[in-house]
Amino acid sequence: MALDIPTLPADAPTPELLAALDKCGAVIVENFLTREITRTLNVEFDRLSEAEACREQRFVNPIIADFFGDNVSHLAGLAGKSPGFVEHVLLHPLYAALCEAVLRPNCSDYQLNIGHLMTREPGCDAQLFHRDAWVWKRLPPLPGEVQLASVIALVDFTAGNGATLVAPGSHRWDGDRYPEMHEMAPAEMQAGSAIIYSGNTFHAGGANTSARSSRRGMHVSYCLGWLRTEENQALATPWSIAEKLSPRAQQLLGFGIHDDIAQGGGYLGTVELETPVRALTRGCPAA
Ligand SMILES: O=C(O)CCC(=O)C(=O)O
Ligand SMILES: [Fe+2]
Repeated sequence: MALDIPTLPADAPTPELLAALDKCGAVIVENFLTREITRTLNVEFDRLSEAEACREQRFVNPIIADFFGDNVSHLAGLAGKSPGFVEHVLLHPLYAALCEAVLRPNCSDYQLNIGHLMTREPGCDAQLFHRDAWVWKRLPPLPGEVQLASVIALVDFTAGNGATLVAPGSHRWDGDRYPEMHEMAPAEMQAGSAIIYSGNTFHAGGANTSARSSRRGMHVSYCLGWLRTEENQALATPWSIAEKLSPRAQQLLGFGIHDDIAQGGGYLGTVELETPVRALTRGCPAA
């Protein structure tokens, strides 16, 4: 039997959320987005998905295509496409509070790693059980976290329609231990809730065995500011859009620098030796 995934309301005190995350490697946060915001995002994502429906989805290689599997539709690079994502998700105060606690100790600032809508349609298989932080497989083990990940439910998630499967406690498993199916708990939750998990927690998108319930979920993760991100946010977000965003949103999307000088390190990510925002505002590099 899988252990239970702890569940807390979005207004739970941050230390309680952090304690659950630390103990189990994952926590379901109920009503992470309000009903109204969830509805607004769904309307926006319907429009964006329709606009992209004719575009053939290509992946970087066949292994990634297999990982995502058939009968899954994708809307990637949400920060560059969806004003609602920037306003209500990227800058969500709960992500900020959790990232401050779990990521900030290992960096001078964190950043958005991925903002990716995935709809698991009836017939899709479960993903391979994995840890999201495997994308930085070459990184020597660090004390603390490198990534805070999440899947936000945009429809109700059930065991039958492909709810994210999570192995509670697996963020602490060492070396070769790989989960058995019976150790995976489905993150069943209502639309607007989110499963938030450590980059080291084993999980997977579940199989959708339902007849006609599409499971729409938003995979959102943050990582240390000095790591290369999975989605290249600064290229996925055209400057014509980014220039109108708040300084904090710009920073989270890679338009700032990672400044570790006060810690005896250096800086990363300049354009013309300036912050990208300053250089791009001056029209540099020339368009
Ligand atoms: O969609 C989900 O439930 C999980 C997706 C996931 O884990 C991934 O794509 O890395
Ligand atoms: Fe994942």
